[in-house]
Amino acid sequence: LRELGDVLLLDIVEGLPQGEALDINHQLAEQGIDCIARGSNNYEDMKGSNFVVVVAGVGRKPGMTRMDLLKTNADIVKGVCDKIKNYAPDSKIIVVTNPLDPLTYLVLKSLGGNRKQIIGMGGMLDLSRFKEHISTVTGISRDSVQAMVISEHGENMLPLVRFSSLSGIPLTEFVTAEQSEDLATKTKSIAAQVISLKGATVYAPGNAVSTMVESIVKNKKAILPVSALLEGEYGYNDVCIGVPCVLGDEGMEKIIELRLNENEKQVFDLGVQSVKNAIKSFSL
Ligand code: LAC
Repeated sequence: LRELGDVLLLDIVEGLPQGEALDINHQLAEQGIDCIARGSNNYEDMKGSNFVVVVAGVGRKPGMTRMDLLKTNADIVKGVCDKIKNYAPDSKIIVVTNPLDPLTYLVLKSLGGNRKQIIGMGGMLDLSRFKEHISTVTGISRDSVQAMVISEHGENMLPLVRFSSLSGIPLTEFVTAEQSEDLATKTKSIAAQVISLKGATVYAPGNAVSTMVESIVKNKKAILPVSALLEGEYGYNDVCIGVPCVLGDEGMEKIIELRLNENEKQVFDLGVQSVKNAIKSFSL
């Protein structure tokens, strides 16, 4: 829809990606968009891809946390890494499979790639939800909302009211402390509600990935929340976690370090510990 390029849908279920591709092409044809969608069950077809978006894995069921998927999805994603190594080793990779931050780390280490090339999509999705709540609570257009969500895409997510604004005017001038708490709580819990209502989240994650790809393809250098490998930033090393990053044609070009206050730092530290515990379980 954003005319960023052709798309290949790969799935192990025979017929499903081919059917999705047909449906998508029908929509694009009517809109006069010349990007082509193809479906395949053959990984070899990914040869020559500029981007690989890793969504393979099982989704969480109502009542599960993202971290509950660790073992099952780590095994699936390791298999996908072997295919990427064979067919698209120079592509830029966006990991979407949960638990997002540990699996971004797994892909980075399995492929031996660099942190500019391999990133995870979690914060962008949390940000979409945070923006929606901010607009609802304040009654101000979604278009005027600027916001940021960092830390783990999971139990220690950190929506940052202090770094959010309505057209540059600090959000704190529009909401009470109690409303701020409520905004953060809702942002953290709303995915579970979508899952219990319709089984999976679909449109917002797809849009979030596109926004990341667009910033790279067009070399926009947008600052977006991305799961990236820390190398000293925020006082940590060797862990992937959501932080604001500049995305341009090199991929993840720079991590922006925010001056967090004590409360914010506490949640961020818990997020890092949670991801570090998870990645200990990988045999890399
Ligand atoms: C979500 C799941 C996919 O937040 O992590 O929608």
